Amino acid sequence: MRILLISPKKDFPDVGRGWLRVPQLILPILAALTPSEHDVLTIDEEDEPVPLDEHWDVVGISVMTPTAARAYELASVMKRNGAKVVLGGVHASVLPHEAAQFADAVVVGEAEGVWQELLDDARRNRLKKLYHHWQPDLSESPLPARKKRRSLFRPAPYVMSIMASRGCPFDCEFCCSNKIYGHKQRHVPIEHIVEDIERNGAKRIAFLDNNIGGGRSYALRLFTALKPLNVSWSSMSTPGFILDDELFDAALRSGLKGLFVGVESVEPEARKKMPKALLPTQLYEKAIQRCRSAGIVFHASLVFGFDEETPAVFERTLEFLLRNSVPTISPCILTPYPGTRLYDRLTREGRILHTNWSYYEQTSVCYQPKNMGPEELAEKYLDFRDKFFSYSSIMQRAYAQLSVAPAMYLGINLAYRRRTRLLREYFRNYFDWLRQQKGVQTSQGIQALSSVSADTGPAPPLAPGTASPG
Ligand code: B12
Ligand code: SF4
Repeated sequence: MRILLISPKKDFPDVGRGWLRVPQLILPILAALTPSEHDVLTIDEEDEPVPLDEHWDVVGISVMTPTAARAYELASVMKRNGAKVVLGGVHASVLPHEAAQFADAVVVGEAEGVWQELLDDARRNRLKKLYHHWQPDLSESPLPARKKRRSLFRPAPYVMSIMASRGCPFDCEFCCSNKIYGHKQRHVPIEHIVEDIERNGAKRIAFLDNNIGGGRSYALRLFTALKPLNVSWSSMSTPGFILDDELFDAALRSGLKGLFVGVESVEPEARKKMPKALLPTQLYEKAIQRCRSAGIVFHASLVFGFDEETPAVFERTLEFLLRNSVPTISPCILTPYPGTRLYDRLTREGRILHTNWSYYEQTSVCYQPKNMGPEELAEKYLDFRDKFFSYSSIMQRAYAQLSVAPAMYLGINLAYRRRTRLLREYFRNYFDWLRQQKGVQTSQGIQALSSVSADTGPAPPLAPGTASPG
């Protein structure tokens, strides 16, 4: 069969383009799981257009909430062209009934353990509507097939993405990761990772793990194995990892260059809701200093709009970031993704403003905040970004970064600065649209904006007999 695997493009202003882009890992994973008798092509729509006019037997599309409208649009076109369409990914997993309206089959959760069976069913014309296999054993997975792209002549991505572990022991209110991967952390065998790096000659790696130091003894073995490969790498982690002498030193020796750390909120009361972020503020400050003296970029992830926050949070956050000369940040607006406890709570409290998923991209205010109006939150957020990414702030923080990665520092700060300008116009259009809805959340109103975005709300329980056994 001819199989096309797609990661749809995003339609909102985003910094993650060009050299800052982290390549999608799902496409090489699915390509590797596809038996060699099939002809497979992967298309990341951020890089190249989807070949809509060719014949495909099976089209697999990975769906995130903010890309759902585009994914459903592509699915409808491909179905009309005669392909069997399979949807998977985070959004399709939490709202399978919505995704099923646009697909021949939906994969809930991870692809390993179901993809081959699904392709076999497609070949025999007996696709089931839903496939699900809970927590597959990662030691049985093949190495990602990274060269199934059409445009091999394009420059290779700046970094190679690898996921060494899946699963998270925590249960933050705004996250649905556990619904996909479960609480138990599972690891890819270290020899597979080494082989993947060597085979592709990768020198810069982005580990996509939630917390690279989550399994301590695994992490120590991984870092030992990375050392002779002479790579530089970045990942997500916690202050606990940075303040663990043995672990952090081993990471440094193995090529660690940057860490994405969930600071989330400077308000300790808000952090109480996030088991991963319960540490006192001083420990975050210690971790930031430790990274700086080791020459590591500390990239802080921040979320604004928690119920415990008032408008004063923006000044306090700015003060915290400047006092600690934090090099780079990802500032987000709290987003009630479907499938999270946050979404369920805000729905119960009548605070979800709409379910036009295209706006669930972590900057638009899609819910009624507790201590601010939605527009006030958006305006204060933009002011905060203007201040943090102003030239004077970039200069003020620059001195502390000289020993870290000056080019990276400047590149990331300028990219966020540029995006902040685009966001002003984007927010204006968003609030115009929101006002047009007159506060009445009808499915007709939402579909008027995005003719392809389904607004079915959370999935009802599965009807008996529709799911394949897990
Ligand atoms: C690393 C990461 C990033 C990185 C790298 C992303 C990349 N390009 O690879 C960065 C920081 C750049 C990033 C950016 C964004 N991210 Co992100 N990211 C993650 C993280 C931590 C891991 C994702 C990942 O790559 N996993 C590895 C792949 C292999 O796993 P997977 O996609 O889940 O795929 C498995 C299954 O879902 C399934 N599957 C997936 N697709 C398909 C398709 C088919 C056909 C089938 C059969 C199966 C299948 O099989 C796979 C393997 O088993 C997750 C959180 C988490 N722990 O999952 C958030 C997460 C996926 N991101 C999220 C979001 C919102 C974003 C952004 C939209 C944020 C923004 N506003 O810019 C962007 C968009 C990214 C993009 N389109 O490229 C959300 C998605 C929420 C949602 N409901 O959609 C998550 C869940 C985090 C959160 N906030 O809760 N992200
Ligand atoms: S620690 Fe990260 S992955 Fe785990 S539940 Fe919290 S936000 Fe999700």
